[in-house]
Amino acid sequence: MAASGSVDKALTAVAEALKAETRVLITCHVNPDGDALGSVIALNRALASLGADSIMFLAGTEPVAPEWRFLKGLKEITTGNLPGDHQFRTLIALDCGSADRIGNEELVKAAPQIINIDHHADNTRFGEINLVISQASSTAEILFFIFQKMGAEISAEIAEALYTGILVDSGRFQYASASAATFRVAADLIGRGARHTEIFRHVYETVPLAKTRLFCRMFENLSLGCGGRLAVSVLEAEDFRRTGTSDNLTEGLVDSLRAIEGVMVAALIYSKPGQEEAEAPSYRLSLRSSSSAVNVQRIAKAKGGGGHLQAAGASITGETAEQIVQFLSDRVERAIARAGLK
Ligand SMILES: [Mn+2]
Repeated sequence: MAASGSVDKALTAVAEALKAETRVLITCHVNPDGDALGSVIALNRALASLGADSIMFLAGTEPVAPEWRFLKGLKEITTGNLPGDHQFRTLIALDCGSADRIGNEELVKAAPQIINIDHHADNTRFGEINLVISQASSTAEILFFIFQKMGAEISAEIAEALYTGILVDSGRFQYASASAATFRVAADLIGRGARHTEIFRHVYETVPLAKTRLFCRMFENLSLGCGGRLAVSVLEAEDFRRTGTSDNLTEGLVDSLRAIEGVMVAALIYSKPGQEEAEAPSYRLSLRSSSSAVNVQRIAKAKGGGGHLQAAGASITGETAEQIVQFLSDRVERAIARAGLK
C-alpha cells in the first residue's frame, strides 16, 4: 500500500472519526473470510481499548468456515437477530464492497451513520464516511495504519487478527497487492506477538477430510476452455452430498485451478445449498485471474457481482451451469483478445 500524501490524509481523517465514536456496531460481508473476520475482531478490540462501547454483528446464519474458528473473539460476534439497540450505533462496515453485502437491510437503513472501510476497487461508497484503498492487500492492512493514527495499542490478539486478514487476502503474500509495505506491516505484527506459524497451520493445514474430497471432485469436474486459458469446474448439490460437505467448505478451492500451467482465468461454479426443490437453479461463481491483463471483476459485474481485478465473484440465479460456462468462455475469449494475448 503506497503511503502517498492523500492516502495519509484519508487515514488520519478516518482515525479521528473513529476515535470520536462512543457507541458502534462493527460488521463485515456475509460468508466472511479471514480478512473480514480478522478486521472486525481487531477493530472491535482497538475501539474497546480506547473506551468505546463496541459490539460485533454478522448477518446470516451459516456457520463460519472452519479455517477461521481459531480466531480469538469470534464467539463474541452476534449473529442472526440484530442487537436491540442497533439503531443507536454508528455502523462500521469492513471489507464490504456494497451495502447489500452486509446482508441485513434493516441494519443499514436504521444506522444513524455508516463508516465504510474497504479495499474493493468497486466499492459503492455507501457510507457517510468512506475509506476505500484499492491498492491495499486487505482491509486488515488498512486498519493497521488507522490504529497507528488513532494511537491504539496493537495487542498480540489484535496483531493475530490483522495478520490473518493480510495473510489470506494477499494470497500468502504472493498477489500483486502484497507490497513492500504489506511485508513490513506483517513483520511488525509478528514482532507484536502474532504467531505466524500457528496461524498458517490453522488456516491452511487443518483441512477437513471432507473438504479434501470436495477438492478431488473439483478436479474431476474440471474442464479447460479458450485454448487452455480458462479452467472451469462445477460443483453440484450431488458433489456436496457425496463428499459430506456444504458450501462453506469452498474457501480457497478456486485458487488451485488458477495454478494450472497456461491458465489465466479460473472459475468455480457451485450450487447453493437447498436448491433441490427450487424452480430456478442458483449458483455461486468464484473467479480468479493470474494476470492483471484480464479483469475478472468486470466479468463478475456482468452478473451482478463484483470484487477485485484478479479475484471476484457473483451469485447467479435462473441460469444453468452450462449457460454460465458458455458466458465465461465468451467473456474470457474477448478479454484475452482485448489484452492482445492471442
Ligand atoms: Mn478483504
